[in-house]
Amino acid sequence: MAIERTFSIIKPNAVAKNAIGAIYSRFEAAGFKIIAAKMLHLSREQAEGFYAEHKERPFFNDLVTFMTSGPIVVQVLEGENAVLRHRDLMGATNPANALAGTLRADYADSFTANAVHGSDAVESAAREIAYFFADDEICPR
Ligand code: IDP
Repeated sequence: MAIERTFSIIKPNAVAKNAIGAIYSRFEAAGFKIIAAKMLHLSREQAEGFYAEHKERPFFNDLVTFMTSGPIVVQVLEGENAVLRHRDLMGATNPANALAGTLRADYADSFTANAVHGSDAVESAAREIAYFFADDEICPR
């Protein structure tokens, strides 16, 4: 199985409920290495750019408003089959459908405020990692 990198966001609602450490523990317990990390407060321009593929969707404005409502923590996770395994750890996008024990089941507050983001493919992971991290901010080990 391939070693992959995926991009993760701990969204503003999960940061606000002091769940950064708990979520990092879940990443590490699941066997991911956190190889880059930082906290930031997105501008509207940054959030709109990150979610550009959704700009025609009815939830886009609410999503951008939510993602700029407070600080987020972004990280790069590395591990075997990381993209899919991280999606499984997060649970379904709509937390009403998230399986028990997933991050969204435990930390989401709504469809929009669903606690975490994770890349959906190796290609989008590479693009999303590059959106937030310079090469010298990534520390594989
Ligand atoms: P993902 O985050 O699981 O990859 P996407 O379809 O890429 O899901 O949607 C991006 C984000 O937009 C979701 O995580 C969620 O916060 C929000 N979102 C997606 N669909 C809806 C919706 O139907 N209503 C409200 N928010 C949504």
